[in-house]
Amino acid sequence: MHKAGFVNIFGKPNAGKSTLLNAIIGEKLAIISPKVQTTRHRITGVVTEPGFQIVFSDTPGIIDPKYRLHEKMMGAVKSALEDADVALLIMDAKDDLSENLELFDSLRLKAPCILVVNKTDLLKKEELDDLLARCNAWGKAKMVIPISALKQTGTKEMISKIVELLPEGEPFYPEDTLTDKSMRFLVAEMIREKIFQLFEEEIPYHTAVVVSQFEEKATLTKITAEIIVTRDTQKGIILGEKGQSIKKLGTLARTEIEKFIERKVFLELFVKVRGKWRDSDLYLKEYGY
Ligand code: GDP
Ligand code: K
Ligand code: MG
Repeated sequence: MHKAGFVNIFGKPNAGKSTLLNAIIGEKLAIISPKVQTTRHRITGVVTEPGFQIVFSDTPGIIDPKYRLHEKMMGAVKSALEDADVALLIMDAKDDLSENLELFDSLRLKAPCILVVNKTDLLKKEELDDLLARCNAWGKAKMVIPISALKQTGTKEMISKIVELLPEGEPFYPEDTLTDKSMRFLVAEMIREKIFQLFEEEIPYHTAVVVSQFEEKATLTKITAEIIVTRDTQKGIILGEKGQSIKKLGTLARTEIEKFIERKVFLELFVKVRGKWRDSDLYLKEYGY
């Protein structure tokens, strides 16, 4: 009997959803940062083993929308709620339990769910035992599983529990599939991650990245990307004095992309100002949201 299904990861910003997806897939598909609202799309990662295939989806953290961009982000959460065969409800073990349970209740899930308590590496044993007891008392999850996505503990057990809950079915993707996202998308995300790393305050939240050229040459891959911001001052900050900042960004991003595609990369970055891209359906579409 073969099992296959969609397992979607839900939780508050910074619970560790993207870290968990990457830990499961063993590749860096989803960008990670300590800042909220880093993930803007639904990103899938496919695990194929003898007997089962699981299509995981990372989703943006659940927030109240303030921009059209946020509405699109919550649209990604909504579609993930609807097609889940199993829902992984993930929380930060250090975070307030009742607040998380209230959020999970509000999702009105139809699919069976697993409550995943992440970041257990940050808790003492007694603290964890107490927390798990309170999690089990919630009563709405098929099971409660402690993990550390960062240290990669508990994830194997989690997978075997998921398989128990999966429906019977044939695989959805060929067995060597890792993700449904294109290389262009993943590269744009890697550049965005470095922007989250290098620039403070509002800059990452006002930025989109679009890969306009991705060409495999004989000895290297040539990539051109546009960094879209909302103001001239932001463009100035990203460029930096004498272009120092964008140079640093380019080097960091290129190193990361080279690791991922295992080829030499020539990366060219341009910065464009598009005043209200986060509220423009036209631009949101053009930038992949
Ligand atoms: P997301 O917003 O839910 O996708 O969360 P991320 O995966 O981006 O992670 C948010 C922050 O939590 C990052 O700084 C991660 O390194 C950190 N983090 C994720 N999982 C763990 C964990 O198991 N233990 C610890 N200590 N930190 C974690
Ligand atoms: K984050
Ligand atoms: Mg994320």
